[in-house]
Amino acid sequence: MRKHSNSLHLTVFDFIDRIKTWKWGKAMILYPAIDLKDGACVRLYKGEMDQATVFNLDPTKQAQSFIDQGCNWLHLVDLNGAFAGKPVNAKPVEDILRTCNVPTQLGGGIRDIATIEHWLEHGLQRIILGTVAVENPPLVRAAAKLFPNHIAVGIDARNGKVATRGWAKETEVNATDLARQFEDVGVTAIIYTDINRDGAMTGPNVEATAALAHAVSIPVIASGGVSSINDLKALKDCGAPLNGAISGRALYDGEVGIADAIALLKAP
Ligand code: AMZ
Repeated sequence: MRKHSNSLHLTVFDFIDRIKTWKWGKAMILYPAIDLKDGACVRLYKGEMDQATVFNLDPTKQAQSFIDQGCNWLHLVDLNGAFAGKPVNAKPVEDILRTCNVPTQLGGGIRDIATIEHWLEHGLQRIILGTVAVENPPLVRAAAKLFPNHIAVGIDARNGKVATRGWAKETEVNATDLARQFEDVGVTAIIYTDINRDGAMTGPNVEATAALAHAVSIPVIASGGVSSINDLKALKDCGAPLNGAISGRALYDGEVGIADAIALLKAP
């Protein structure tokens, strides 16, 4: 189990990151995505479970490889968990937390305080809440208050409308309206995914991401569609101070070199 003091220590770095972003508006984090399905590391096409490409049967090795290439954060998703509404791929997540000593965020199937507490005790730095942000916003507020700097909201949208429960459920909730609900409650980041771009290698939705980042003061992380270094450059130059970008397929396919991506994103 990872020591909790590590989380506190990293919180100071989070704070420094925020000041840097506020001051220079540019430094961004590359979050390599490790999406877990049936214990393996996969990428889906637009979130469809039956359109999965398996990239590594050993998620811990994949995570370590990202770290060895210079990544200093990991983005994990328990895909089965997002559909089931409870953790399913706990074992690979625990293995990664035990082995890999970089801050890690996890989403998928986390729907109550006990599960949040469990994962923070196991050394996760940041918990991503998606479905409950729509279905139970008071829970998000309570969690952000109980665990300051550890709660992120995942907003996954198709044509601007939020989808939940593994993206299988469409809602009429507007992504920006949802984000605004969590202003000033201590949410540390919003992870905005354009579902139609996710795993599609067609470029991120830069305009929607920038618009969201302008609409709220919570740091926004862009997700979905990154297919080239130019896409990352577009996010960096989008005019809004983004906290970072999540990339999956482009890193696995080698379309984006990790060292190049990190150098680009962290440059002032
Ligand atoms: O690809 C999918 N079908 C998918 C996915 N990647 N469904 C959910 N998720 C991710 C979200 C967020 O990080 O991007 O799961 C998390 C939300 O899970 P939940 O259980 O809180 O809605």
